[in-house]
Parts: sequence; C-alpha cells; structure tokens
Amino acid sequence: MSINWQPLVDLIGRHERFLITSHCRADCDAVGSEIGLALALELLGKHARIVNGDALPEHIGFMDPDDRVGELGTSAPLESLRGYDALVIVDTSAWGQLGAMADVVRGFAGELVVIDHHIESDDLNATVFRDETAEATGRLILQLCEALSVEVTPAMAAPLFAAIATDTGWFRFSSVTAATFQALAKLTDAGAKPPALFSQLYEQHSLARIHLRGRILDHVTPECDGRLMWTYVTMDDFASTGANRTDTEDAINALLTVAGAEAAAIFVELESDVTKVSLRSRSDFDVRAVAEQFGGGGHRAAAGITYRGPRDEAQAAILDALRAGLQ
Ligand SMILES: [Mn+2]
Repeated sequence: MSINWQPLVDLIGRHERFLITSHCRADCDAVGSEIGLALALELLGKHARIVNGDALPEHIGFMDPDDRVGELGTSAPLESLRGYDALVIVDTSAWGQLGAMADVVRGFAGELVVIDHHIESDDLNATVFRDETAEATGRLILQLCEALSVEVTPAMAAPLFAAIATDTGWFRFSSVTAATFQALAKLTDAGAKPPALFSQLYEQHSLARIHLRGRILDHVTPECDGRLMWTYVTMDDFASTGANRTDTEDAINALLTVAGAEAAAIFVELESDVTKVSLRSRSDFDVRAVAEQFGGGGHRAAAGITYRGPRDEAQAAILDALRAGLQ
C-alpha cells in the first residue's frame, strides 16, 4: 500500500504556520517524525512548531539537540498555540495517547492532519495519511519529503533513521522489508551515522541496570520442556542494585534467546501487592489471550498485566494459565 501524498503537498502549499504533535511518552519514531517534518517544512519557508502533551522522556533527549520539542503547559503555554493554520499529528491516531494535547486537537480551528502507521485508530476528524504496512512513521515522513521535493539534511536524516531503527528493533522485526533498507540507504547517504545512533540508542545504560539484568537472568526458570521461560524481579532487587522500574524494559526479550523458547514471562514486584507482568511469544501462542484473563491486554506477541496482588500469587495464577495455553 502506498500513500497518495499530493493532497498533503497541496495543503502544505496553501498554509504557512504548522503545529506538530504526537503521542505522550514519546518514542524515537514519534519525536524523530516530528523533527524530520518540522525541518522539512522550514526548508519550504514555513513556520513549524512541535508541542507534545508531556515532556520528552529523558533517555531520548539526544533526539532533540536543539530543544525543539515543547511541552504543553510548561515550555508551550496553551495561549501560545493560537494562530496556526494546520495541526499535524504523527505516529498516533488515538485520543487516549494525546494526553493534554487532545483538547487542543478537539478545539483546533485549522486543518487537522494525521500521518500514522498504526492499525488501531480513532476518528480524529482529520485528513488521514495512513500506511499500516509501514514499519515506522519515520519512513512516511521520508516519503513526504520526496513528494515535497525537499532534500533531506543531516539534521533530518539522524532522527528519521532513529525512528525507523527503533520501531523495527534495529531492523529485525517482521515489518522490515526491502523498502526499509532503501529508506535507510537514503538516510545514510543524507548524513545519518548508524554506529553513533546505535550507541546513543542502546549503549547508554547505567551500571545499576546491568546489575539488575544479572538478577533477572539469574532467576530464569524453564517450564513446559523449555518452551516457556519465566523470571522475576523483587523490590529487594531494585533496592540492592539501585536500578529503577524502567530498567526492566527489554529484559524479557533476553529470555526468548534461549533455543526452544516460544514464550516468556517476567513478574516485576512493584509493591508488596502490585505485580507488573509482561508476556512475550515468538510462536503462534497468543499471550494477549492469557493477559485478558487477568484484566490485561496487548498484542498476540506482546502483552502485559498489572496484577493486584503479591508476586508469588501472580506467578502461581499466570504460570498456570500459560502452561494450560502451551499444552
Ligand atoms: Mn511508530
């Protein structure tokens, strides 16, 4: 599927002042798409401003070296958002993900545009440019640049490369196609530096995170003849390593590197009676179905549960459901 960009090219030609936003808890695809689009509009002589509903997460601050991403209510007061001709929403089409920007979108008097690659979508009353087959919104912004005949600068190439790199897990997800690498080749030609971006994205962890990872790996236990791998983190693991909650992110994927593992689970003890559970599958096994039994949700291959109860209770109940599902 490919998008006909001409209506957006025409819309951009008609207007001068553009607001750009994305989902809260921005990731590299969100902010990379915002910055790439803002710089493209500026090369066309337009005014572009990025405002999100919350602050840019600290760990991706490197994506915004010129401090372009504003936060509604702090660096971007509500009254300063008047007088824009168009508001472009990138990398989401969900009211619930816009945070405080949802009210700005609802009350916006100018043209509303969505550029997105997600299947799940609300009607934002916008002109929508969507390609669910695209691995990242960043690649759609690159397509738009081509439609606009804007030459990609190094300042655009780096965030767009990071956008595609992170939404594909550094080019290893099933969403990756030849078009992914064609886009990456263009961005590398335009000045993106893959080794430096890899280091910024994946090699900036704290020592505490590595120590926590050690605990997590030490606790890995096989079930169902090795088809299921599970592990846990206790409040004491956090305290004794000095790691924080976000340091458990991505750890579960290490469990799926064991040969024969089809599914994985991690039980994170946040409080004595709150356990955060993440589930992954790399087979046909549907972990969302298990998550939904406990009030959680997600996707077939990645799902989560916030379990109101002690960790041992969560483990007993959810491991039972996983064993039953893997029979
Ligand atoms: Mn995305």
